[in-house]
Amino acid sequence: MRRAILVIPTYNEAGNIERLIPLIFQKAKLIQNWEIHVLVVDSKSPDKTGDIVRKLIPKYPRLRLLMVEKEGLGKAYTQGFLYAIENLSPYLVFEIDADLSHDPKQIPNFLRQIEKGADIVIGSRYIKGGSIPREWALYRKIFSIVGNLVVRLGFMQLYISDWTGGYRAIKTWVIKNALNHIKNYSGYVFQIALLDYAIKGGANIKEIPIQFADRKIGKSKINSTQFIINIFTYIFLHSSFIKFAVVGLIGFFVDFGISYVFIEKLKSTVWVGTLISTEIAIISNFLLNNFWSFYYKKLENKFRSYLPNFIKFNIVSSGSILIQTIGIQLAVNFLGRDLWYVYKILIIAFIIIPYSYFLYNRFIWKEK
Ligand SMILES: Nc1nc2c(ncn2[C@@H]2O[C@H](COP(=O)(O)OP(=O)(O)OP(=O)(O)O)[C@@H](O)[C@H]2O)c(=O)[nH]1
Ligand SMILES: [Mg+2]
Repeated sequence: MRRAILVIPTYNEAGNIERLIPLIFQKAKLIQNWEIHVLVVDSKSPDKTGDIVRKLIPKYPRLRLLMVEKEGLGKAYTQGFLYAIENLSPYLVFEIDADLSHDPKQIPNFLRQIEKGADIVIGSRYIKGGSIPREWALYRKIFSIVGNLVVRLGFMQLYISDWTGGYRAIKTWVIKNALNHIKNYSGYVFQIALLDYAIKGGANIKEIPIQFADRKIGKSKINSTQFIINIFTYIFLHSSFIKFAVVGLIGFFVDFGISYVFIEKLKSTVWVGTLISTEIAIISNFLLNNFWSFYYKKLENKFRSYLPNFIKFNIVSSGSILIQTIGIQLAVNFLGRDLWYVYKILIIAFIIIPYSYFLYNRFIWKEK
């Protein structure tokens, strides 16, 4: 029998938790092959959520309570995971909100995907069959949809639709690997940090649709402004796609600077200066991408791994030059030459960057 622990963080959820726990255990009785436990992680709620849970424990022997400080959702989860791993030897843990937004009836659907081989199952509000509450105010809908889109594009991981949701099943090995990373994120952004780390570690991720219900009792704890700032900071520091674009920009300046020195200062022929500067920029881009943008899948430290990949890198880069040259000439032919620099920027942003990012991921820094 495999053991699954539902970790439920609570802060002032008295009215909700006394409804949710019976619902979970009712459902758990019907689930075969899995032993379902519940660990409530309460941040010393002034409304006595903890006391309510304590009173339920005699009735539900698989229910536990962990009291922690009020240090945010991420900290509560990290402490809950640690406690579960050390004391309850779970095969997997669930994240689930206390406020009845997540329906416990879905638990078997998560487990089914785990049985089929997923390491993480995400309950998604944004795939077919999933939904956000109809009664949400427009600004909240927009915030939720746009927020997830930004994260999706920021990481260029388009296949994951729900980055911020809190209904997930996660195998214990994924949590163990990520603990050192996620302990740095105390707030809601920890959800993104955990998923990002798991993807980089090669976890197999699957989404299932969930209908997210609006909370009926109690108040929301999320601080949206702080959350937005944390999301942007996290993406900027961790997205290999953003790092890759920054490397491209550095490459542009290296190329330009060296051309300038050769052509203007050393009076070399233009084509020689251009050839040398382009190749140096390609080498510096290659190294920066290997050790920074794609550090988690960097090439083996061997000459025979570097040489063929460096040649491929040159081929892809030559492709970029060709696409840019032809693209800009076509644009100028059709639209006139006044705005050539606008066309150049558009071609780089919307064709060259995605094109090379895709090819590098496909042929050089492949998933391990
Ligand atoms: N232990 C603990 N739990 C927290 C903390 N902050 C939030 N939670 C819990 O995390 C879950 C999600 O928080 P919510 O406030 O419901 O966030 P939300 O679902 O984005 O917002 P609503 O849709 O308005 O409910 C709830 O069960 C909260 O009680 C915290 O600092 N400590
Ligand atoms: Mg909620």
